Amino acid sequence: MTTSRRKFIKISALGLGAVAASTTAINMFGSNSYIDELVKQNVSKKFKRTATYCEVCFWKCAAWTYTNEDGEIKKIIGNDDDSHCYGRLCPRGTGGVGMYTDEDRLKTPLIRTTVNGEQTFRKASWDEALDLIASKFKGIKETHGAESIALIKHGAPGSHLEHLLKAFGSDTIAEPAYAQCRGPRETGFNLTFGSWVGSPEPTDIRDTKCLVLIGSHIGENMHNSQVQEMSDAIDNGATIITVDPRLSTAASKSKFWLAIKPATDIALMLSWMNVLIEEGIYDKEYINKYATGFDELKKHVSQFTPEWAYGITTIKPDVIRETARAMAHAAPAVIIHPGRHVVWYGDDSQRARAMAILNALLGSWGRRGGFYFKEAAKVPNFPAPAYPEPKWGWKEIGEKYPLAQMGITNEVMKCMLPDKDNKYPVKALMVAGTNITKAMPNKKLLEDAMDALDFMVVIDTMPMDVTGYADVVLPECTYLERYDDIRSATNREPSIAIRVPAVEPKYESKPAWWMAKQIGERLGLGAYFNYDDFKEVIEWQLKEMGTSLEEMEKIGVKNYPRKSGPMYLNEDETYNFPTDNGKIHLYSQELKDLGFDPMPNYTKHPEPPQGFYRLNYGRAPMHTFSRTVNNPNLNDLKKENDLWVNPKVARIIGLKSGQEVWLKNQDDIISTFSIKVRVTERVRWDSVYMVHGFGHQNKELSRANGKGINDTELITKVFTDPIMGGTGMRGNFVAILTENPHKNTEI
Ligand SMILES: Nc1nc2c(c(=O)[nH]1)N[C@H]1C(S)=C(S)[C@@H](COP(=O)(O)OP(=O)(O)OC[C@H]3O[C@@H](n4cnc5c(=O)[nH]c(N)nc54)[C@H](O)[C@@H]3O)O[C@H]1N2
Ligand SMILES: Nc1nc2c(c(=O)[nH]1)N[C@H]1C(S)=C(S)[C@@H](COP(=O)(O)OP(=O)(O)OC[C@H]3O[C@@H](n4cnc5c(=O)[nH]c(N)nc54)[C@H](O)[C@@H]3O)O[C@H]1N2
Ligand code: SF4
Ligand SMILES: [Mo]
Repeated sequence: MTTSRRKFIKISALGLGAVAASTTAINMFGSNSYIDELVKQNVSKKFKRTATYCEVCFWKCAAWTYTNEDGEIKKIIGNDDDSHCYGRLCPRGTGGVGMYTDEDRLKTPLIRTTVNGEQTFRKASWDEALDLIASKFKGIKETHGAESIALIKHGAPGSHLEHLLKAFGSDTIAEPAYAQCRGPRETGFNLTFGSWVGSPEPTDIRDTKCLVLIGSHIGENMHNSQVQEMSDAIDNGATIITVDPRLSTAASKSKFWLAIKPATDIALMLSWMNVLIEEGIYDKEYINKYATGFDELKKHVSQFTPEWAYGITTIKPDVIRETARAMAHAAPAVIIHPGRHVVWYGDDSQRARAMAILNALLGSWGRRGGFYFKEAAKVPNFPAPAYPEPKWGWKEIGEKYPLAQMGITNEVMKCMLPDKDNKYPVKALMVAGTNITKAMPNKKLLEDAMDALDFMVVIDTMPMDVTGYADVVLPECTYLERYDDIRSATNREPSIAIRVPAVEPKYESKPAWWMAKQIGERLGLGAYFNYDDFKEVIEWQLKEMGTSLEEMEKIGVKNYPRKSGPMYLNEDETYNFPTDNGKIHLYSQELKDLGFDPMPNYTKHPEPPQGFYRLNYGRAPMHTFSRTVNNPNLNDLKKENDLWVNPKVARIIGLKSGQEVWLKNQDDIISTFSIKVRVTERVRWDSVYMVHGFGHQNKELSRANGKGINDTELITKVFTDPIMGGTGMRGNFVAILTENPHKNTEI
């Protein structure tokens, strides 16, 4: 790689024209369609079913892929024995076959080249691409050490590349699912109960009497079994309390919708604690038996009355009292849901602590209808030599954040910037299964960092925006075309699921395990990849686990009996929580010792200046982040995002539904594309809302390119959580532009 600026490549690679093809939408929701019935009852011999688990999001529902005699995938259906999906996939999972059929897929390895002064990609053979990667990695190891090669990953391909990097001597690894997603809640709950929340969340929604959702928009957030259990809970008369500045789908199904002023949730939760304690309706026995720090907490929250919180949150004191009593009434079958994408305002670990403390006061952790004790089956590691010990890695890079439990993506990116004081210089980057330019905020940091790299590889299935920054792009085949790791799920009962290819990989695409092995062998790491086919790895693992590939191909999912003890607390026995003293920490000495507030406090966050609105974002049921926007089946359901605007704001600016607008943020960053307005009472007047994942810039994405706004490009201000390094993203403000700001410029 030369030192010249690495330009973002958004044009088609030379000789790689996109093929236009018609798209057929499959029946997304019909679970009783004719074909479904046929395959379910196995009446037709024509279909072959193959076990898999879904990769359209990270819930990993176990499923069956049905192929016909011509080897065409006809349908993907949930596995009845799977506790992640209870036999039904969400619309995205059903539409997952579009990941396979998408004609815009990456088809061959690509290498960056310059033609007539223009940077572009050229097709390359696998050997050429893999040789190039191996020689670059070797060179970097010689000059800087293997630690200087970083991996940013997400999803199934990640583990194969992680194995490669660790074998080579690098633990410089991070994923956006931590610092851009659930990191703060893991820290907050760990500090309180001594264990992570993890995925799937061990929320006993099925048996709950009261579910409290604080910005957790289940229903738009389509985490399958949670949505199904929530819908059952509603049918069974559970009280749903939703705290959301927007009338989310969940809010519309709730007994109480608390349309909170954004960024004030900690104040609400402190006042809930105040009511529970002042009225003596917390679980006294549970707290006496299992918790420490109650006296400190009682004193701390005595000042945080509902009247105090009203002025901050705009939620009326009687509503605060009524909802607190509703929770206490249902307790311990009550859940203050920990949320998942919780990097909001920078005090997110403390907000998670407030959620954890509320759960403790209600006695819900370890109780039926609250949180169950989860369990997973241990999958043994396939025999391989021990990894070498790197001199530094993600931990050292994140050393400023004492309670980070995983790599912090943004900190890893900072290590790429040229700086003589940088103790941990990162020179090469491998990106696998994550579209970092959409998943990570602070575009300037990202572009400067990628620009400074000596070498960058992207492994993806699609020509997503991130591929435009790579020196080498490797095309992975989709989850329907490959073996992958065994899915071991933490749930009420442990279970495993397998992924078996239903069809051959299309084009020249290959599985990530194969790429890892090929690169590994070129780096002299053959001993770590002691198999010809990944199938052998899972065959060996399944045998160790008392089953076989043959059996698993028939059943897809295997449920094991619990070994760790009962799902809920046994009140007659003493129970030690996995904290230092076996007790729940209402007051955190650990935080205190590190110089942080030992109990959560409300801090005021910046508010939008005149003419600006808070940029709020979330999910749509038929899309997963940016990955599904070009999927022919799912694109059919929603082609672009729209901008939710309160009627009051629409009146002031003079906006109508359907009107095209652009956005400018507080740092004068203007959206690349436009978005259509949707005037609705469902959003507060101080915010606007859009679904994340749209506004793709790569022209190779024939359906997604140029459609809607990419929220991430407007998130230039980041509020870092000082406890664990999460990147709070909800403090960005936008103005609405009605005139095209790009009239005279090419995008
Ligand atoms: N602005 C903003 N940023 C966010 C969020 C937000 O709501 N708003 N959400 C945050 C959250 S909660 C998370 S978890 C992260 C998610 O961040 P990401 O996981 O990066 O999300 P995607 O945008 O779906 O990117 C996934 C990439 O993997 C590719 N891919 C899909 N399947 C495969 C496969 O089988 N193999 C390979 N090699 N590649 C594959 C897709 O084509 C895509 O490029 O984003 C975070 N960032
Ligand atoms: N369909 C679909 N489902 C998904 C995903 C997907 O891409 N598509 N991604 C999955 C992943 S990885 C994650 S992490 C989860 C994320 O899902 P959640 O954890 O449910 O989502 P968040 O993005 O934190 O929350 C979005 C909600 O918070 C509200 N909100 C905004 N500001 C505030 C505030 O200040 N206070 C309160 N109380 N609420 C506020 C928004 O109006 C919105 O309704 O979704 C998962 N499920
Ligand atoms: S929730 Fe939907 S997209 Fe996610 S794994 Fe399950 S079926 Fe797939
Ligand atoms: Mo996430």
